[in-house]
Amino acid sequence: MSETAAGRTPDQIKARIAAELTGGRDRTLGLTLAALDDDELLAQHSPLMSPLVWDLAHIGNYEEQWLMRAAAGMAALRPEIDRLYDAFEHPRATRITLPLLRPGEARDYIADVRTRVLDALDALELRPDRPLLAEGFVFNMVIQHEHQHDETMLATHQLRRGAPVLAEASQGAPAPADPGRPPPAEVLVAAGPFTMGTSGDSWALDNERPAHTVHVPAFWIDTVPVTNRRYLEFMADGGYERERLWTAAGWRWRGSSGKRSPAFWTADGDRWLRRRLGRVEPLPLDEPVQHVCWYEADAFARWAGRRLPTEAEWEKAARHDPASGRSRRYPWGDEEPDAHRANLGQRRLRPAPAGSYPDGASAYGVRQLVGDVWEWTSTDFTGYPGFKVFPYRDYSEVFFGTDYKVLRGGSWATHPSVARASFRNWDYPVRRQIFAGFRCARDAEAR
Ligand code: AVJ
Ligand code: FE
Repeated sequence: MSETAAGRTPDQIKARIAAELTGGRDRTLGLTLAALDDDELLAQHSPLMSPLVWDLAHIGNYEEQWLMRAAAGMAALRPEIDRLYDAFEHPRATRITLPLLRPGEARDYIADVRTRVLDALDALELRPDRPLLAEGFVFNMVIQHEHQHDETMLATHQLRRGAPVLAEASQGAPAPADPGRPPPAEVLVAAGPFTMGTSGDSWALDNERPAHTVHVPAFWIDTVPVTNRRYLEFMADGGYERERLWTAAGWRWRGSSGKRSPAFWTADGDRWLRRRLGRVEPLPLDEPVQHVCWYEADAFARWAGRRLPTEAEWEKAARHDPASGRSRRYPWGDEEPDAHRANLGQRRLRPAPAGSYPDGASAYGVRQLVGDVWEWTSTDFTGYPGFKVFPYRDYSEVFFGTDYKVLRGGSWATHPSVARASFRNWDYPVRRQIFAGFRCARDAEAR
């Protein structure tokens, strides 16, 4: 996941691609065939989500279309199922009614595709004059696609009722906060330009491109995400009852949904429990709040006398290095994530306490920007100046507009290959099943 393939031989790039494809597939199988029986794979666990067996075959069909057909120029293997697995053809809630491949058929199909892809990769020339192939772009896109569906499938696991099936990872405790030197609650990011987005990263998707200069007025931003403890204060202070804390749309959502706490919480006398992947446990007060929608995050921020950061503010706090004037790939620099820097990749099945990962802090001293919880920003999902569709409209462009809010930074469930600080996620402001929380910001200059 280095920024460019500069200095790597074609064989090294191909070995890297093959290893990443295999790692993604191990993860996919661990969330599907290795975890659940056929009935559970075929079941609709929530109207918000596909049956897991749909994600499974969709992952393989996407790989067939982009790696077998487009990249390698091979004949279609199962063209008749393209429509079944086209996300725009059938909304998630209706996929259960389709003649989907059975779990065993889906397993064989995705394995067939994979065998052909790995064979083709061997012989393929990653020609720099073919944009799909240059530096392995389309392979990187497909690797990230599988990992993104794995995170979606984790959200399905979270919604599913029943005994836990995913083993707690045992990669040890998170890198602890340095209790002797707690970070200040917020830091000032001085006014000035920075480079947003990227033009040269072969992992970057079209919506992250191109690199462009943005002038950001001075602002303050929290060094850690908002915790469950703070969110409980908002609730106890009548946060859900005070209309003036909410946008009009947020207040309508509050009324029609009836929600008065984050998803998966239940009150137990005077304490709170949360359900996490089938386990019910006391709410951990020091963890970042998770499973709140944009409207809740926005109302909390107003209650706290603050606001959500804009997307540009978030990215500047994460990537800009005031010493060099450069934007880095990750908050801590350009080195790939490791267990000391960020809680990523489903190593732990939960966020780490706020203030963890001092080694992962950005140049400004902001922690946990990458990993733990996706962070809602105040910004609608749109194309950057100079945006060009690549390689297809339905990846990003059809979602541009005012319907979706941008989320940044990845969660504990996000794979490192999808966690560079230029990565943009988006969802409807009502969504709560994703692993999303937020941090607050405020203006530094009187207006
Ligand atoms: C970027 C997470 C919003 O899940 O809809 C999966 C990723 N695109 N298949 C989504 C994606 C095509 C996308 N998100
Ligand atoms: Fe997809």
